[in-house]
Amino acid sequence: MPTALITGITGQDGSYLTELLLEKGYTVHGIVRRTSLLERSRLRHLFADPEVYEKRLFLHYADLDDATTLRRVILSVAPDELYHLAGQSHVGLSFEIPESTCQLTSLSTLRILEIIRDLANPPRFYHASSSEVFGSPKESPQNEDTPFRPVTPYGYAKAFATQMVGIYRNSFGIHAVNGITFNHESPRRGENFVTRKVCRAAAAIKKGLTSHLSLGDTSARRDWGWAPDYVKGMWLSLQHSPAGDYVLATGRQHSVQDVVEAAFATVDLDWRQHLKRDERFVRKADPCNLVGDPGKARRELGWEVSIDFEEMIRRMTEAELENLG
Ligand code: G4F
Repeated sequence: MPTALITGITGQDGSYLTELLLEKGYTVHGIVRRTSLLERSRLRHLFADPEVYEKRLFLHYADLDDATTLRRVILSVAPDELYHLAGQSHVGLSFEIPESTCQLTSLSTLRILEIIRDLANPPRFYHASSSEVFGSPKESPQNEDTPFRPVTPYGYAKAFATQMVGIYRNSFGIHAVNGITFNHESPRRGENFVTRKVCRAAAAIKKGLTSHLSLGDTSARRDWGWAPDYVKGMWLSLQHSPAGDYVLATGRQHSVQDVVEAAFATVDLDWRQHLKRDERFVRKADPCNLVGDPGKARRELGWEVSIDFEEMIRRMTEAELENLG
């Protein structure tokens, strides 16, 4: 049975990918940072399963900036597939902490590529790239050939890492893939990303726990899809030969305002009575016209999205209502 190693296993994508790989019969190893809090809520159900935890699912402590430990984990696990999902993933925050964003996002990818380059049998390598690399694109929709024009520190950091993956694929023959994923969401999304923030607030207002929702620019538009579909795309992209890059996206754009309207409609409330603008959430620069063309992933991988935007926001809002009891 194949063995996979995942950086960022405790995140939204890492947890869905773990479930998918376990279903497919993989042994899954994850790299986690040591923190004083042991709460890893997205994987809690798997830790509680005696057939899974420490039988087919293992965790290892390592830091992305600690090459020795990373090398040691990679050598001892000897994965067939390595999914590199970890990094500082909040775009707005990347303006506040650009150095650590680049350390975690750009240099960690290069560090892992350097480690696997020296292996006799390097694993297949998946890099979680992002639509942020397109930034302010001159063409729409964006595909694998669209030039990178990032406008945020995060976008630049991802662009560096994405191009390094291409260099290692072409120059060292590593089976390395960039999944250029557009926004993908679920009830497991971090609470400071806009879809989760809106769905959570709509549910909390419905339950009488709060009265308003503060947002930045509600005219901002993104191509939002359902995260479990995207981890399937990650796995499919790594099975395909020869290795290449794949845009994973829905091909449809919606505004933050659409997210608000869909979430408040789910709880049957009038958003106009609860929405406030807060300049603190307006970014210094924000990509525009981001919408992906998933044609190559459809043709070569048979990848399809399973639910639309409205259904996704409805599910996320209902999950928040359930969480609140
Ligand atoms: O949910 P967001 O924070 O996601 P963003 O910045 O597009 O980044 C996410 O998707 C990228 C592409 O896949 C990933 F690379 C990245 O790691 C992350 O997963 O913001 C979405 C939009 C932005 O235009 C933002 O300016 O919503 C706008 N927005 C408006 N008010 C807000 C808010 N975003 C947040 N987080 N909070 C607000 O109050």
